[in-house]
Amino acid sequence: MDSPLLTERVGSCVILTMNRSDALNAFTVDMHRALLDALVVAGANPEVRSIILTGAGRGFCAGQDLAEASDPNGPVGSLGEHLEKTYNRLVRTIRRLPVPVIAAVNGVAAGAGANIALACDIVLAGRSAKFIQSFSKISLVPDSGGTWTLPRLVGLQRARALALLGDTLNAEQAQVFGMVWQVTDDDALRDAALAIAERIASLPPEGLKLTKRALDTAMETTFDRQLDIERDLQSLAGQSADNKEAVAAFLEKRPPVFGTQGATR
Ligand code: LHQ
Repeated sequence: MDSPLLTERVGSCVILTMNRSDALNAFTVDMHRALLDALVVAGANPEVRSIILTGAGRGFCAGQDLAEASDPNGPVGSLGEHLEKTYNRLVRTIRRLPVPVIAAVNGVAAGAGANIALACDIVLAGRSAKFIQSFSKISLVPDSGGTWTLPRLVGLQRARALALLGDTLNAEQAQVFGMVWQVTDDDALRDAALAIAERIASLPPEGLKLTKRALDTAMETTFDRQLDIERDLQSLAGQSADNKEAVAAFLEKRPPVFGTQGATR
């Protein structure tokens, strides 16, 4: 049987490809395990500077594998427990990883598949990408953080309509809505994601890690509290070797040379 996840290393980037193309890469428990393990391993490797998440074939991910979920003898069982063990762990892991995760949405992203893409740090979409909050059609609630992420990305009115009606957004519409950073031709998507990975690799890692952390609290806190958070994170950033090297290189008019291991990774 094919592995449900393909792992590839390109320079300092790990490309993770969900690989159940016959079911548009819908999530089984096995695919969850493989993806979570791969993210944890990549996140713990100081030589890895970014992760690209994409799908094999014509889909990105069609959310939960509904055949597995509805099998009374299958591994899913209670949906709440299943979410806690799989999707919630997955999106928490993506948010807590010290390196940026780039979603390269190569086709349809439906249900949890859409919200996992939106949990990533930078979302690229090929022209054939589609984003569907398909939960309402099967009488479920948007999950994988969608009820938190979607209103923050697109505003509450659009989030309500998308979640309640389950309309399909194409790549350009998703970009206009603020869900996507860049739309590319389908055959240019991988190179566009790798180009971003290369830019990330040229930047000092410690500042990126702390910036990711700062932005994660930004949408749920007050202005005053966020200023406190910025102060604390800037204090850490200012002690980092990366910051000292970047400033020294600027003043000495030479290219910076960054280490890979941040002090607070
Ligand atoms: C699939 C799936 C799929 C299995 C396509 N499962 N086979 C969390 C906790 C626990 C339980 C429940 O859920 C959740 C979170 C969720 O993610 S809920 C949302 C689950 N996902 C959906 O409801 C989406 C279902 N899929 C679709 O609506 C369509 O397939 C989309 C709109 C994604 C794509 O449509 P098409 O491009 O027309 O493709 P297709 O429908 O022909 O699908 C291609 C094949 O993939 C087909 O198999 P077949 O053997 O006939 O070629 C589908 O059965 C299979 N597939 N999604 N989620």
